[in-house]
Amino acid sequence: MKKLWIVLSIFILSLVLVACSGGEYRVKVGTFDQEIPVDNYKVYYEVFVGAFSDSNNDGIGDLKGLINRLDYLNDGSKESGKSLGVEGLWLMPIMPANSYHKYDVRNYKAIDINYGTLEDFELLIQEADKRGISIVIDLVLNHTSDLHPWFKAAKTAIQTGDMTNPYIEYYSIVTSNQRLNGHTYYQLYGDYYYEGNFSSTMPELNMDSALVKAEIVDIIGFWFDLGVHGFRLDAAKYVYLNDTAKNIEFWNWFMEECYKIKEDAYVVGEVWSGDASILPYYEPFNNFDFGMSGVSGVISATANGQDSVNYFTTYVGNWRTQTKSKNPIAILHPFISNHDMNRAAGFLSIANHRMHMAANLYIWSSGNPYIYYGEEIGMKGFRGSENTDANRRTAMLWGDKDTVKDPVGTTYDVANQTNGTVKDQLNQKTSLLNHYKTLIMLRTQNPEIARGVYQPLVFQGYNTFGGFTATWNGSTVGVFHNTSEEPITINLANYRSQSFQSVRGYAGKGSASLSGQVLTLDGMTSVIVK
Ligand SMILES: [Ca+2]
Ligand SMILES: [Ca+2]
Repeated sequence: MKKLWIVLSIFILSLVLVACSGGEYRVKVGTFDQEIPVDNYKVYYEVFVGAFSDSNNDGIGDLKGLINRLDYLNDGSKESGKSLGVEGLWLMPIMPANSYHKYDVRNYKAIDINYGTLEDFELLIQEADKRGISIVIDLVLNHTSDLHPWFKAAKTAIQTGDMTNPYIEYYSIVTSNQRLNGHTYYQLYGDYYYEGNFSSTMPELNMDSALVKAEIVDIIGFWFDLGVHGFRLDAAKYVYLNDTAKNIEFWNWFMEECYKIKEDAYVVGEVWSGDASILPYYEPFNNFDFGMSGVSGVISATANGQDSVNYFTTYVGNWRTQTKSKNPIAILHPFISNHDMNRAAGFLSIANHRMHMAANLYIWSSGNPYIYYGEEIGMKGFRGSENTDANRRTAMLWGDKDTVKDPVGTTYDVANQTNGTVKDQLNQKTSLLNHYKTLIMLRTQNPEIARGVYQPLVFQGYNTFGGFTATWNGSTVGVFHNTSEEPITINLANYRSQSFQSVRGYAGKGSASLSGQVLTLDGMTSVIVK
């Protein structure tokens, strides 16, 4: 009887929540069939810990350095206007590894010695929590380092003929005639080969193994216990190379295991492909929207005037609808660059406000925008013909006494960094950094933008003007962009039957005003109206 009452109470509570919040719900698998309210909408900031801030003068960024910089990212006071205002951090891999980038994990339940200790990580979680910042960590499950004890045990077992050793099944180890076409293998010993699609030093785990799955459950429990909000999944499409159906099945299993531990677990996957290949992965989790990113993505193309604003808003609206059809709690993840791409300030001009406009387009858009560290100050860096990925991951330009240095392998000349440091830009009212602060503050003040039902408004005949409405919790805002150099005056009543009442804020080169339904919007400027 008591149990029935609990079920009924939860049911009634759910109805109240549905009626009041206008939010999103995930149907829980497990004891009760109630729906779990989730609100995982945030502005995120991607941090390469090793290049961010150094606390102990060894030149390598570390967790204590990151803690020292939290007030820069979010000081916990929305009104102070002093901090960037991001609400979540994605930490690139922090686990023990051999490479400087640490995508070759040697131990899934520890912190790399260069970055600090688990105690430092616990302090980071506490300090981030005080400021309303969630922490998401990179989880690299497709492969381990070849120096991981599991792989060393498997290799020894093969070499000594200990064929019943459990670690052999941890990896995709096959005999020469079992090798699959299109997959890359390396010789382990004799006739035995291991799969390594990225590198010989990154042997791929065997996700068919119950032992490996048990390890994964153990690993995610370990990090959830420490207080992470969720994970960024590296190389999500490589688990079963070229087999989307098996990948989706695996990741659905993974998400159920996450939800068993943390009901509102937040996970975002890296599926670096065209939209049609990304879409199936929205069933298990959120994904980075690679179609919007990079030099040829729709954000840059729109900011640079190659795509019309109408094209951009229609693209976002269609993509959002498609992803929601895969999963009702799907959240879009727009971004303009990450650690595997050339930095955006190299292909978007700051002087011509194209960089600012790109930021307007994706920060004031549906879902969770991801800012790559240093993007907010226009740091530059690109890879040459040789393998110089580190050029995209150079030391954060604080402009103060921080001792953080560029990672090994960097060939990018710091003299190219002409857009100024954090210190420089904090003091310039019109700096890119202060522009990002304005954008994030206004986005936070208008929760409809991230969460709302997205409705593109098509302005026939206009290429450099456009916008959309977002409706959430019974409230609608409109967001409009002008990607030309010239101001525009347009009567919104000709394009939408309901009226807007006021300007909520604007960001860009100029200003905006609303007289009746007539909007005046300066060049290279965006506005939020309500
Ligand atoms: Ca250090
Ligand atoms: Ca794999």
